[in-house]
Amino acid sequence: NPLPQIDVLAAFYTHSEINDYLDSLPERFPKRVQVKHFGWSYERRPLKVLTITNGDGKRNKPVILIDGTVHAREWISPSMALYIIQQLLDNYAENQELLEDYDWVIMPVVNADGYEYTHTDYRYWRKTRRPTSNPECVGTDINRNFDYEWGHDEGSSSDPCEDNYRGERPFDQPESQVLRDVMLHYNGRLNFYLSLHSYGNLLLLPWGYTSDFPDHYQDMMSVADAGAKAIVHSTNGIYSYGSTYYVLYPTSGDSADFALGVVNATVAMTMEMPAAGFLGFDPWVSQIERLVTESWVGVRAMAAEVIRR
Ligand code: ING
Ligand code: ZN
Repeated sequence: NPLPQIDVLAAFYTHSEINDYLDSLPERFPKRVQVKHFGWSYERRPLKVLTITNGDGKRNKPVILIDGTVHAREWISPSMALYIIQQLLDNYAENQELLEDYDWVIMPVVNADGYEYTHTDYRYWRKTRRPTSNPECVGTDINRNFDYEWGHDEGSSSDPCEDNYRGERPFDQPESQVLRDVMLHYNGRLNFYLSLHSYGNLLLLPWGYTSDFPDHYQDMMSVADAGAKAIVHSTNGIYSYGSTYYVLYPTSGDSADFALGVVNATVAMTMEMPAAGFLGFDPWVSQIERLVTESWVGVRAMAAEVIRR
């Protein structure tokens, strides 16, 4: 195989560099990848999604959907998305069975404007960059803006100045609309939805909005269990897992609750990768390799567990 055209382990990349890389892939893997343009961010950046198949031409296989950079400052998540893409393309020999009966759909950067802002202005920005009703405060938390139990109880904030501001209405952010549209595009065959975040060493399952457990919670737990065990065996990395409400805190309008509650994903999960760097969100470049290789062990094991069923 030709060498990958960006070295994921050597740097962090901007949204436009990532888009250029995605756009370069069909030429190198014409039968195996497609770049789909699902919409634009508030500041009119193109939001792109990569579909990866094994090239056998079979249509409508079940799908594993992975997103990154819902939160702008969580820089390891786009790196992880790119690393997964390279494992499935450049390291296909070792990962073929993951694509035998499944297609993978990967969206490395959801919050393009926020991510750009973390490169140019403020490294720890989390939300989108759309102005709010309060002229003092910008941005909405995409992970509180989904239309499933939106605004339920204390799971999000109605204050535009808070980092978990839910927006004026569900899906009033173009970026959450795009992620919704990607999910709905695969409605009926979304077998694994995985949202990459940092940090916390957590595998979080629905629900966030209630202390009740969803149907099939135990099936989802066994997938999380496979991931956590694979990681502990390979690196001694410790992940906790369970429902978002219990393991973390009540949240409402998050993307995993929507994937399960509305899109009927078989497994919906948020992966909080390990903390690194000064404040946890900002690993040094020298830490990327450790973080993505460890996390890949977990993602691979979870995908294998989903596929096995
Ligand atoms: N934490 C997530 C947040 O949006 C989370 C936690 C996970 C919430 C899953 C809802 C569902 O607050 C980070 N680090 O973004
Ligand atoms: Zn996050």
